[in-house]
Amino acid sequence: KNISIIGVPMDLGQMRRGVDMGPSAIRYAGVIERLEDLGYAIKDLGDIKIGQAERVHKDRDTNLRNLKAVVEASKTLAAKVDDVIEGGDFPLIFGGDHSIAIGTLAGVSPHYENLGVIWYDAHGDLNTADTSPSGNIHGMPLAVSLGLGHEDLLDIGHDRVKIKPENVVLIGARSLDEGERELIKEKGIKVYTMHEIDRLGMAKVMEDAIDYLKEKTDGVHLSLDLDGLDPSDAPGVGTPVLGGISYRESHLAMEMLEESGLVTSAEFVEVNPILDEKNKTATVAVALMGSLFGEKLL
Ligand code: DIR
Ligand code: MN
Ligand code: MN
Ligand code: MN
Repeated sequence: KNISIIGVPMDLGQMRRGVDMGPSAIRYAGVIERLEDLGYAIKDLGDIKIGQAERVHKDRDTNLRNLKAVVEASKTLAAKVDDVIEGGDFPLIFGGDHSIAIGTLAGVSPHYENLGVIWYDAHGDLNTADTSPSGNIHGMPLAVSLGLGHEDLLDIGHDRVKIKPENVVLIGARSLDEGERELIKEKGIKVYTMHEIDRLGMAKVMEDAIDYLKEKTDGVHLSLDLDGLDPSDAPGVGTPVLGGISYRESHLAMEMLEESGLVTSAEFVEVNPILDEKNKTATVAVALMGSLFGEKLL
């Protein structure tokens, strides 16, 4: 079994510099050795080149920051991910901010009839330029992948619509903007907020999520934003939100996904070593990848 790693040092989808060093931080935390020890052959394809930030930081007409550079990087990433899957490898992508999921999903989705997505995140990432309070594209990738957003963001990869709303599961949500809440209701998107995780426990949440996706999908992409975890466990993120998923709950989630055999591609995003404490967040990301790829104590 082969895994191909792609680093995406993207920091233009949000306002805090440093998340472009995420891929380095994750590699430094020992991801390659960790996965090799599990018996995988790892190909590190290196990092994608990212363009320059725009001098006008927020386009007054579009409410989208750095649109051009994000679109360009997304197209490059989509093509790389497409190649990896065509070559039979498992694509594992390191961010960078969450705007990179636009490119990842554009590359993954043509390979499946019914791609499922697990969005592990404190946020919904379901804004469009019209609903976004920030203009930050990292708050929009899930909406874009559903076919909602600026033309240039939809016009990446083969199809404008990458995933169906009924194939999406959000886990860990605790900060949703008004427009995101409306979209969730309108599209009937499955969401396990922190309330459900507290109330049902992570085991039950994952059991339900896996059952839900198993029936209708022929592949599942895991998009894991480290801010889905509690800031005490993952402090190195640009938009921390209190009351998140614990380290242990996250391991359980990864272990259950591994047992399910459902996940066919994955990305770990928003690791910002400048905001971190001794690379703790990248280290957590690598530990979670260990569980996702089958690490067992006994
Ligand atoms: C906020 C933050 N909802 C926005 N989003 C984040 O800017 O649209 N997503 N941080 O992970
Ligand atoms: Mn192709
Ligand atoms: Mn996110
Ligand atoms: Mn987030």
